[in-house]
Order: sequence, then C-alpha cells, then structure tokens
Amino acid sequence: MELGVAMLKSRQALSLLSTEPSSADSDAIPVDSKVASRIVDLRSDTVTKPTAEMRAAMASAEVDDDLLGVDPTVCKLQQQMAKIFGKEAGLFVPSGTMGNLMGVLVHCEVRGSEVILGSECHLHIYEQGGMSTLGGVHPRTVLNKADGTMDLQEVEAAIRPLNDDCYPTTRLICIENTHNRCGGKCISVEYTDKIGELAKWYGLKFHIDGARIFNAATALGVSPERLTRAADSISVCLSKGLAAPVGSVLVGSSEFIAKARKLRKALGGGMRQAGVIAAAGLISLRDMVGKLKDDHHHAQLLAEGLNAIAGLKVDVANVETNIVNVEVTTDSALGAEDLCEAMKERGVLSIATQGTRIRLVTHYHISNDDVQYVLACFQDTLLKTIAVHRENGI
Ligand code: TLP
Repeated sequence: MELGVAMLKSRQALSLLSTEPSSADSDAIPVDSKVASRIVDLRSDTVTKPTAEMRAAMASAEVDDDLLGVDPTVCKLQQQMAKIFGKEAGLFVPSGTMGNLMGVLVHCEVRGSEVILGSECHLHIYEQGGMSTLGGVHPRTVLNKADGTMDLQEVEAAIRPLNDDCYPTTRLICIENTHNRCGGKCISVEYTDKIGELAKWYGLKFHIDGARIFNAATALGVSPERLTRAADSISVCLSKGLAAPVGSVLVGSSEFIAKARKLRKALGGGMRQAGVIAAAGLISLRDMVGKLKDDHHHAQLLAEGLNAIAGLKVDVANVETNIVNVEVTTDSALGAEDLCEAMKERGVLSIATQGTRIRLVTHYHISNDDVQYVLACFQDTLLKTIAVHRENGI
C-alpha cells in the first residue's frame, strides 16, 4: 500500500481509539488486547502535535499581514532560518511540497527545463509531479542507491548536451537529506559538496529537499550551514520531527527568495496573519532540534529489537536517524499489510509500503517504554499467529 492511502486508513482506525499518542511509562507491557488501551503512532513524524510551549506562543503571537511582508513573527522565523543555513533570505510556506515545488519552479523559469533527481525521492514520487503539471518542467531520474545518493558519474551523464534541438535544457539538480524512502539515510557533506561542484561546473542550480535536514545535521554532527553550503536553495520542514503543526521555510539568495515570494502568491500560498503558525516554528527551532537525537536513539532500539524477531529483518547499521524500514520476510507468519493491521488492533500504528516493507518513524511523542511495547507487540502477534496456523494445520 502506498503511504498516502495507508495514512488515511490508519487515521480511520485511530479515530476509533484514543486521540493522544502515548508516552505512558508503565513497567508491565500488556500486549494481549483486541481493544487497544494505548496508541503508539509510528506512521510518520508528521503526526506530531504542537507542544504546550508552541500552543502558548501561537496564542500570544504578534501578527500582521504577511502578504504585505510585515508580519513580525513570520519575518523573525524567516530570518532565523536563513541565518541557520547561512543563506541571505527565507520564505515561510505552507508545506514541504510547496517549498520543493517553488525551489524547482524558480530555478527553472523557462518551460522545457529539466531537473535531475533521484528515482526514489519524495519530489518525484509523492508530489503529484507538480513540477510538470504546473511548471512545464521535465524530471530526469537517476537511480537512487540504497544510501540515498545517486552515482555522480550517472548524474553527470544525465546532464543534457547544449545546442541539441532534441533535448530539454538541464537547469537543476535536486537531492533529499535525510532520504525518506532510503530509510532516513543521511547524505554527507562530501557528497553534497560534490553535487554542488558538478552543478557549478555545468552552470546548473542545486536544490535540497531538506524536509528532515536537521535530523541529518544532528546525526552527522555537522552544522546545517556546512551541510548545505553547496546548495542554492533548501526547503526545510518544521512540521515533521520538529513538531510544528504547519509549515516549511525555503531559504536561498535574496534574488531567489524575491522570485519565490511572487510565485507563492500565484500558488495560493500567501497567508495573512501567518505569525500564528510561524510562532510554533520558532519554538521548533528553539526547543525541538536538540531533541532529535532522542528520536534517533529510539529508532536504533526499535531497529535492533525488530531485527531480533524471527520473520522481520532490519538493516540496523543503516538506521541513522528516525526512520526504520522493516522487511517482512517469507518466514513471517503474516505479510506486511496484515501485520500492520494486526498491530493496529494493539494500538501500534505503522505503514506498510512497497509490498514487503513496514515503515516506522520515531518522534518526540515516542518514549523508551513505547519502543518496548511495540517490540513486545510485534513478537507476540507473530508468535500467536504461528500458534493459530499450527492449530489449523496451515
Ligand atoms: N513525507 C511524508 C509523506 O508524504 C510520505 C512522510 O510521512 O514522510 N520531502 C520529504 C522528504 C518528505 O518526507 C515529505 C513528507 C515532504 C517533502 C512533503 O512535506 P509536506 O507533507 O509538508 O508537503
């Protein structure tokens, strides 16, 4: 099942249960229940709810009309984000999808431009092909390796020769860091710099989908500025592990952001008293960035525990941030989708993707105890299913 459909189905299940994610700290871990008394929501870090501090900041946010460029809270957020990434300016946008779309469309103003991007990247797979639908931009994919990178020689080979009437004109290279479908893998400074050098050499622009760039910077132990120095633009999400309810910030040069601001209006992304939501983003930067390492630790525990369960396989060494991709092997008593459904009955929400895979994402609502509960549930569910199969001679 694909992620969007899975999220919707899980939401329906969730509405039958409690609405608050659990961070209970009980010693005993009850796992044998048809009606879940506890919810551990690992579908995504997008499910995070605003913290009490965010809600307070939102309630008291100083606001004005951001389409006139005078909302003080939005201006503060944009400036802070630009400073963190060492870029000249920032622009608050409603979503990561819009941030990426604007990154592409501003760099590829001319119809018939082409973008080189990874075959597994979010921009290509989950953003409705917005670049071509809305901007007349053609995507040229290069195979993503398991670590989320593209082979540099293949990237270079994908750059179209100039002065040939047959080809679109390559104008942009995009990468994603961390790489979602590659299990939250971090893209290194060295690789990012190399893509930057390549782009510069060929006169191309370089955009980073940095939906989880703070996770990458945390795991790599490098500043966001250094990690993204080679890029012309970065779209940074506040609404993933940073727990803000809404929003992303696109950063780049002043000239780039001026064009993006104009385009944002055309896309319907101009928001008036947006300081109400930008206020939560400021708390994300103040309070939540430092907590991401805990999410990574929990993902590591989850990965190790799941990998020890017969029928499940996790490439533990490759779990670097907050995403855990679990392969459900042929030894498992249940396939990925059925296992996900069975776990839902116990209040453990996850998403089955790509046939044999389950994706689990940790975030600040997930405690150590939740991880233990989830492991116990997986173990118990699979063992009980085997017993039932045996009873029925399956
Ligand atoms: N990713 C979501 C789903 O859309 C798959 C998730 O649950 O992981 N870039 C990356 C790398 C993303 O993972 C996402 C969201 C986006 C962009 C889009 O962000 P939004 O949802 O704010 O448009």
